[in-house]
Amino acid sequence: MDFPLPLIPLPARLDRLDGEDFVLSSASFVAAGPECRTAAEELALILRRSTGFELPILDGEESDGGITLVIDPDLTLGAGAEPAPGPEAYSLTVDRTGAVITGASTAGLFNGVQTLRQLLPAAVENSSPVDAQWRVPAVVIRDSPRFAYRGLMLDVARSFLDVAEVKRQIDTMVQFKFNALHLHLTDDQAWRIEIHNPEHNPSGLDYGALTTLGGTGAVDFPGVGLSPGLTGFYTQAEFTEIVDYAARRNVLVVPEIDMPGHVNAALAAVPQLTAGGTPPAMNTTGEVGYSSLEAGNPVTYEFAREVIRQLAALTPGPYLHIGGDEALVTPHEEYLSMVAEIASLVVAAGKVPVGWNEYAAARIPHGSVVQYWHGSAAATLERTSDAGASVIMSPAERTYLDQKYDPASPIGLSWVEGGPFSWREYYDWDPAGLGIPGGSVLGIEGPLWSETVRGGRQAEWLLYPRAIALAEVAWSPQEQRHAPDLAARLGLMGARLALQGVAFQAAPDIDWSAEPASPFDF
Ligand code: TNX
Repeated sequence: MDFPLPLIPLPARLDRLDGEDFVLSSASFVAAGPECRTAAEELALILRRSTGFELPILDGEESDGGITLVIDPDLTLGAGAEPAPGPEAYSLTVDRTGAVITGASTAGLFNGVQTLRQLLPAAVENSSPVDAQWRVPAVVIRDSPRFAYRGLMLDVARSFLDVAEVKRQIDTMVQFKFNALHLHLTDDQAWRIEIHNPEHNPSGLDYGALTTLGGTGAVDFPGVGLSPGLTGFYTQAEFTEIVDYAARRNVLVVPEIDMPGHVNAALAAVPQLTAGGTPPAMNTTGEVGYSSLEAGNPVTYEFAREVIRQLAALTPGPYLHIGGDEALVTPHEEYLSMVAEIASLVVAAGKVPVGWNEYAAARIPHGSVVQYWHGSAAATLERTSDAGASVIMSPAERTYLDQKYDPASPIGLSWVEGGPFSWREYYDWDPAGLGIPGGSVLGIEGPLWSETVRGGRQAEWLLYPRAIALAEVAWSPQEQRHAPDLAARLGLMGARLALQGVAFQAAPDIDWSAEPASPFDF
């Protein structure tokens, strides 16, 4: 292939054409049928901003001189013997007369739009009109993802990100074709999602206190030079706003209520969860593994059922994450029975349970999803094949975005062995090569824990460029991925990120086309 074109992730198949390039002009338009309307609007929004062109959206197919969007559920990507490419596949053809994006579904179309965006000059990322030659190289791209699930996780529990900040993270991630945003909504320090007091409330629990009290917490490490975490919570309407914003951009929100450990804020807010004694006070230390729900207390299940019911109703996507990690003070038998029960409540609410890999030790429902983050992959594999489960790969030393890039970094953690980690370590691995066979791997996810992260700018600085490397791991064929090649494309990507106002971290081996951010600036 004739790289570097600034494409990340690398498409499965790209051919440069000999003919002339397409040049977008003030006479250009976007042609799209009614089901392509959302993708057309997203594309036009980006292009109008920087080109200043009117770019009307016309109904139907009219490819000469413009960009045509089409959906074809029977889209095939080449040789007839290949497996069906799935709903996220697309093809993109550019020649002198225009560009045609064909998506296997609206998701595929959205992916194709992101590719076209990257084929345009970097100036396309300007937020106001600039003079440029809007040349798109003549190519044929046939593309579909290696893995169906390509996610990032934001820990909004330790330190909060408001709705606008979360939307901004969505805007940034989608250009790299991420399609899942896992929100870690609850932890020891805080509870971030509003739960209404239900009509049927046998034990008279005050769910409102989860956020009126639980929302006031955030992590705090006095004396270490970090400001306290940010507080707040999402009302149900705000959460829905995030879910809708994400859905429009092909991103599935996966909400997590971490149980039966990581629950101190819930215990503090709902005293009946502590049957035998006094509820704890809120605790904002960074400590983990000290709190637990009680297996023998019926309120545990009444509470879990109601929270899961309301969250499931707010979540159009298939997944509901129930945590299950680091329940260090929960007796093992109690852990197993609580996790099995809570997972079955998720199924009863019509969702697929997801849990950190510890939870695979329990009798989890058939078809559950296990998020592998540490420990024995062989044990996880054994348990998941028993349960017909699939696996999201988040091995800490390959995906944890909260870890430092550099020992001198003022933010970030460094507990994961082998760190600090550059983009290269998060790139040079095979999600199907760590003991879980490829057929069981649903995808990969990069978690950003927020013990040291205060606000969206700092989050970005830890996320980028490593999240971009993960996006390519999740999307592109393993045999086509080579770190030096990605390094060149990352360098080019710098200019785009800078124009978008995205903070990204320097890396000694990347020749950035724009200045990286300094963590001391924010
Ligand atoms: C472990 S990874 C945790 C989190 C911490 C993180 C810090 C996992 C499932 N649990 O509670 O925030 O380490 O890196």
